[in-house]
Amino acid sequence: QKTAPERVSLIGAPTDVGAGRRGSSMGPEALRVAGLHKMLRGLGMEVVDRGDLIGPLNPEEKPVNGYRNLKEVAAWNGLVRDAMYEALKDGDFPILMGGDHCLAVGSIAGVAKHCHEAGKSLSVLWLDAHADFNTPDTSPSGNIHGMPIACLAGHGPKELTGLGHAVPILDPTNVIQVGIRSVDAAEKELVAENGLTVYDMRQIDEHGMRRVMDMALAKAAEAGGHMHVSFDVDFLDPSIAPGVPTTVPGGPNYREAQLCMEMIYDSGLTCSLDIMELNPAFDRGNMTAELAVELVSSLFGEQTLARTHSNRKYSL
Ligand code: HAR
Ligand code: MN
Ligand code: MN
Ligand code: MN
Repeated sequence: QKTAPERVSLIGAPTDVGAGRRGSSMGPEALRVAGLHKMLRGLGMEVVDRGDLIGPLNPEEKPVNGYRNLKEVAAWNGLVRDAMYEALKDGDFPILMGGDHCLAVGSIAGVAKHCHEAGKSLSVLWLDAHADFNTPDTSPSGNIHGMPIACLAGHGPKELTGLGHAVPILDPTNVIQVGIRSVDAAEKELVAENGLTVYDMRQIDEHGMRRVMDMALAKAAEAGGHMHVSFDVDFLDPSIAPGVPTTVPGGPNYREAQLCMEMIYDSGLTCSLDIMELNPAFDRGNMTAELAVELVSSLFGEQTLARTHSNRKYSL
């Protein structure tokens, strides 16, 4: 029975250069204060906190040619890519503590480089309220945290699309999104054209989280190899997770989110994780970071009772 990884590396990326509202730069420290490392140690893993990356400050510019703070976003993503790649090379399970979600470009570029060299295929499970598939032509804001999947798929500025081992960095048909409920009008066409697998809130309403995750994980298992989970905390319903800059009502509730994470653990597929968009400036106390830690504990195998059906095979 496959269990949690032996060693986890925490990588802090304290920046909000990809967002329109400031504060996700405080995310990594909020996760530490909420006890992320202690929780992981409690589950029996060795934990190495590699500290925070140091990148440019947020210049708080207006968008230029459709992108806000592009130079700084590219610099941070290069740092994140190298840190994720190094941790994987050391045999660790890396957790990126964001930081806004623009950093998924660098995170997944680092993971993709590792997979490319190891001859492993890569799938990405994207837990988010947003599809994050905007380009400058479709973005209503110029905020690059609304664009990472598009950049990974090769649509975006060369400063970001060129960060990986190849262009595109990631085949968008290997992206599986869950929890989606806010997609901009023109962004919808791109999502459809690029062949992402999207389980939006309507599908969770109709089939339940159980069936949706069965399908999502079966798709990831089909790809085989390495599954990267990119957890945008705004995936969660704002009533339980107010500490994000772009809340969207109607997200998964506490129980649905727990089941989602528990099923991810059971799949045994996850090899790297992002925890993104946590913004203490919008939080009540540190409740959203504390909830994120609790949910991530389920992703790493914390459960109420010892189970016999862990690592079940998901099938369609
Ligand atoms: N779709 C909107 C935009 O592109 C809002 C994007 C917000 N993105 C995140 N990450 N918070 O998912 O501006
Ligand atoms: Mn996102
Ligand atoms: Mn989001
Ligand atoms: Mn739990």
